Amino acid sequence: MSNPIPVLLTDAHLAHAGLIELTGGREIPCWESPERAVAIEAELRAHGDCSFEAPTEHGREPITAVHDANLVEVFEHAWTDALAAGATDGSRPWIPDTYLLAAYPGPMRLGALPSGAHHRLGAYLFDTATPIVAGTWGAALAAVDVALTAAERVVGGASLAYGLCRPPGHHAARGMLGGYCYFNNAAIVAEWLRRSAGARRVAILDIDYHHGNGTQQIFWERGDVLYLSLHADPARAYPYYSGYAAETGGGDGAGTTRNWPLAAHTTLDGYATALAEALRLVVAFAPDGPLVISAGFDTFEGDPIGDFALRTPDYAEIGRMVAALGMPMVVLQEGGYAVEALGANALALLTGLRGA
Ligand code: SP5
Ligand code: ZN
Repeated sequence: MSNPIPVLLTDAHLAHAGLIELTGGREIPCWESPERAVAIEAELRAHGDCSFEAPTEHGREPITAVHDANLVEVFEHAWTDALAAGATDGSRPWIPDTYLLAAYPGPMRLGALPSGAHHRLGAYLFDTATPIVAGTWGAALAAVDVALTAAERVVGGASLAYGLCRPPGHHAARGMLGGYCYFNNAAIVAEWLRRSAGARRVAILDIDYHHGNGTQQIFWERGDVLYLSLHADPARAYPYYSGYAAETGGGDGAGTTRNWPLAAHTTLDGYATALAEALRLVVAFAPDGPLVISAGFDTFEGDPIGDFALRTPDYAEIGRMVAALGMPMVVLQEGGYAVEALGANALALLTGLRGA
């Protein structure tokens, strides 16, 4: 008999509903919806052996430890500035229309920045998938608190805690939002474990379908944080520009980033082979802090934006493989868009992680 799994969650995410995203030239409803977290919560409440706990506030310091302070400020004011400028009437999300690429200035020395934070936000986005509504900022802050409170449970002695983060985080880089992600919950936890919880080496295992470009960027030159990611080969899948096997870190972090780009229709067989390699690297790295797991269920066979073929019981097997490390674990929710299966998949992973 083990203790109930602490599940950290809050309703603050409900106020973040972006309404639309663009795909293939079409406006479609956001895949990243409030219903996702509602479905996971309902399943864990009905069938999980979990204790449900509210997060505590941790303020901005852990956020600015991994994110550009200017980005944080611009994000905070983007919605109110968009409203004040009449850029949205309040019923629609704010999605910037102009993006400041590194190629923009060329030889120019630009004179100023736009006055509205909603326009300045375009300097900090790499795609159009981070809609801003009235509740977005609060939800993003709350997701960080969920993640950090889950980490505190583990530091305090729980062998496993689950942060039901929404919005997700792993595409958010130091100075850049994208891919439904605003603050990088997993990176914030890893850095907090280093700075505030006495860990000297922290490993992050990212099992979302997509490469966690943000997490990789944040820790690229960090030899004290191991970033391991299994994901769809970026040659065919978002985020396209990172996640290739040749990316292994630089500077002090040379060798402490590793990627496993995987083929379409990957089943548990192929997945488990890559995972076993990643887990051997965790052991070799010998972390002294908890394992941080970026958990996405967009690897599910029924996911509308993924092309892997994992089934619900496979998540229990993945969980058992990771649990065999014998490490304490902070599990943070990332993607997964087959809403009807999310709860069962999350429950299967947590059950396996508990070693059952
Ligand atoms: C956290 C997370 O999982 N973010 C993923 C962001 C993905 N955004 C781009 C999606 C492109 C979808 N292409 C759909 C192809 C459907 N066949
Ligand atoms: Zn994903």
